[in-house]
Amino acid sequence: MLTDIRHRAILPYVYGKNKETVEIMLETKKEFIKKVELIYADPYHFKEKDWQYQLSEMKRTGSTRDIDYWKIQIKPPYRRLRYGFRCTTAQNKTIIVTERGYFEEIPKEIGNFYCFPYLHEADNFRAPKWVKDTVWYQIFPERFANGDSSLNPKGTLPWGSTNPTPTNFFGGDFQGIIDHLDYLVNLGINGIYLTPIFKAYSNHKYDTIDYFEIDPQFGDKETFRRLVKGCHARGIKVMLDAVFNHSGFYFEPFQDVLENQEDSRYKDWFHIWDFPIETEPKPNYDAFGFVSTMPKLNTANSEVKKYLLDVAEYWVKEFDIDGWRLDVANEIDHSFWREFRQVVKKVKPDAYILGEIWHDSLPWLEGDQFDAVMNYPFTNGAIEFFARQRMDSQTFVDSITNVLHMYPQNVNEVAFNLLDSHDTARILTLADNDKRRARLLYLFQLSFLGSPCLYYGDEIGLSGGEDPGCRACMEWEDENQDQSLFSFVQQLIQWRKEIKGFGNSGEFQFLTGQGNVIVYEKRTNTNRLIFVLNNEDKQQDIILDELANRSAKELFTNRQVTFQDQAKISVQAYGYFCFQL
Ligand code: ARE
Repeated sequence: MLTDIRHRAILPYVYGKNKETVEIMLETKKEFIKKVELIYADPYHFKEKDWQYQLSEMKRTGSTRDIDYWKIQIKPPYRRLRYGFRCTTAQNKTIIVTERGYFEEIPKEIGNFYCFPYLHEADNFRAPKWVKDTVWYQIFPERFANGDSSLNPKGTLPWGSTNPTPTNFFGGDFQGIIDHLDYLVNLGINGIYLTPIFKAYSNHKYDTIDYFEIDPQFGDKETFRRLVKGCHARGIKVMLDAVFNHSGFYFEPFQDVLENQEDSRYKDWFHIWDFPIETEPKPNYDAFGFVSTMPKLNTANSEVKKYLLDVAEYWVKEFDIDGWRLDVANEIDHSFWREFRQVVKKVKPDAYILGEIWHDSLPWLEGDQFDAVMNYPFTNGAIEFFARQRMDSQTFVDSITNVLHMYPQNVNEVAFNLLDSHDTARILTLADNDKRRARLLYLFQLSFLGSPCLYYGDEIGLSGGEDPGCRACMEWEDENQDQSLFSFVQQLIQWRKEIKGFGNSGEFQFLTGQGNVIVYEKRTNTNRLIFVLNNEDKQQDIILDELANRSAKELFTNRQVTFQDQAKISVQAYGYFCFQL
């Protein structure tokens, strides 16, 4: 029984959704429970000795092979709450679920019940609202466009002349990005995420030399200021990459330690195990992975903390950037991130703080650290199902349903939903260069909740394997760009902005998937969209009860369709429909 019904009065099972609403979730073993009612009232609401609780039915918001998820939102008048659950089993047995165990009848003693003591807005998870309406575009600055060849580093190769390697350069720079801002506007982009731009040794710049200087190959601070202003003038937000887990080898404090060893005033800026310091064959100090040229910073050291928090503040205050993407965020202490949030939000309360974490990130998403994480659990499900065809539809439904229930709804609304990045192979390559599957990926991503991110060049059909293969030069020759794919993505982004419920609004719910045809709906109080995606390389026929005797507009064909009592739909190989009811 203990594992058949799961709840604790902690995230993500209970939390303040806003200043007046509490959201509560219960997990039950699949099909064990057929109805759940919340038992709740103010903890001080008694009549003589009797606690004046009331009951409200909870909604089943998702189901996997193993779990049924139930949710309810309530507005406690005095923002205080004690609660429990009355569960009705499939065999019509009643189970009263409380913090102190199970009962057949609702117990008298209020101490049995879960407690949400007081709803403080200050405790609530609050992310910047603008993120909900943002479609991001990730740019690897060295490979987007070479706008000023006078800045080319030594040995720069002609644009796109050969495959990317971990060490070659093609001269991408800020002017190149500025020259193509209207391309981004035309696509429908309103946020860009730049991988590191500060002075560093490599072509990826994750080995910082100076956190207060722009890398000279990209331009200078004035050019960067022009870039930010050019973005803001077009309604595009700008997010930078903060590499605080480690510095680069040529970071002056690390160079000082190499030179002065134990006598260096910076020796406690790093995690050095013993002296003399060794870099080969393996470093005798903490690093990113075992990369000796990326010594891990001691973020618990007050001088390091001050230095990095000054960096965080400087680029927001002096250049008005809108967000920070936090590199290797999970390997830096939580206390540093709490201070980081305070510093950044003080300068810009609606700045977006995005952690790079590839696994369950709830400990960073309680409202005191990050606004969101790069939602790689979402990425994994989408890629394994649509691109690699290595996941069956039930497992896919389970993975996305679990993703939606592992975090509070507030977090899902601003999750950074990416399909690929500079750290992964590109979606087209993962989809065996089948653009039909790439379209299914884009349709799912751009009709899902959260804040989607496109990786530069995917929209025009760039391919590329694992790092460094995924970092090829952007293709700017029209004849080498897949205009049809571009238009498809552009259309989805436009619908995301114009059609209520298509994008980051409305409730998401999987409907009966049949075979490898995924059916899901997005529902708002005024609009209902049903999506049908065939993930097989053959035509499939399905019956959609939700469309029986209904008329709907199919968005992609722009046709009004009327269904009889049997809404039979034929979906071509890797085909898709969106029905607006
Ligand atoms: C270089 C080579 C790589 C080689 C690597 C081995 O290019 O081919 O595999 O060295 O050391 C940056 C550069 C990389 C460079 C790396 C090291 O961009 O090109 O790789 O530095 O010099 C984990 C971390 C995650 C990290 C990835 C790469 O959790 O934080 O590994 N991502 C960030 C950035 C990277 C950056 C760094 C960190 C270092 O986004 O671009 O690399 O600053 C699973 C695990 C993840 C793991 C992921 C990828 O899913 O769950 O934890 O991410 O695989 O490996």
